[in-house]
Amino acid sequence: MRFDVLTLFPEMIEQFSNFSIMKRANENGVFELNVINPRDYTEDKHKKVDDTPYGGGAGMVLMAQPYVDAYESIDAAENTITIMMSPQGEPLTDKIVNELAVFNQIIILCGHYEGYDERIREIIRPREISVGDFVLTGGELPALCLMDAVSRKLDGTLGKIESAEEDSFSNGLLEYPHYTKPREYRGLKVPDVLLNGNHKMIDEFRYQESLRRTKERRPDLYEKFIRNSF
Ligand code: 21W
Repeated sequence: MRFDVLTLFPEMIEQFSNFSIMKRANENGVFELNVINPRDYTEDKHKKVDDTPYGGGAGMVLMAQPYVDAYESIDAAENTITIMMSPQGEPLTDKIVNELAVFNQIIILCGHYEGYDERIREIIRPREISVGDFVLTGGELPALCLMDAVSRKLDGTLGKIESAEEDSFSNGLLEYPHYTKPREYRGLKVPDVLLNGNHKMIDEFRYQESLRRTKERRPDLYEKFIRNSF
């Protein structure tokens, strides 16, 4: 997998991908990261990447030319998808992450503070993805969320223990409660069933707790799970 990220803040992407799972995946050669700054593709001497909106109004708009030229400078692999991080996109889900994990190359466009000139969309025709209904200052954190989530699905990123299939959202339910030593802390005891060594009972307990938690906290996921089980 190769990620090509277009951003006016390349350090944000480079810094984060040096940590945690992303660092491990990067070192294991699971993915390659290439960061491109549209500012390097500007044609005026002030390296201008944005301008005021036609028709007036507040804010600035990202100019088409630096983004499109930066995009066209990327050498395209065999099996590529282009994503635009945008508050107007479809909300990112585990299903979308699985769909993205099969590509050889993901090109990601990030904006910052402002809107994209509509012709960027018309020319590049990206799939637009959001990370939820709240306002951020830019697409960099969403791009990192997407790359982190996709990296976890690739072979060689996770160990056996932390298998991606066992994750919450892969089975459609929230996780059951976890406990570790000691058996009692401030008078709070670990449920007996987890100590009796009966793995059938333990699995059943955990499944029931997952259901209970999902029903209480995420009735939307619970309804979907129940519907899919019949
Ligand atoms: C926030 C961009 C608000 C645009 C015209 C001129 C990417 C994001 C973002 C941002 C506006 C995502 C405007 C969840 C997010 C992102 C920055 C509104 C202002 N219009 N997922 N200026 N939330 N956010 N337009 O904010 O780029 S994915």
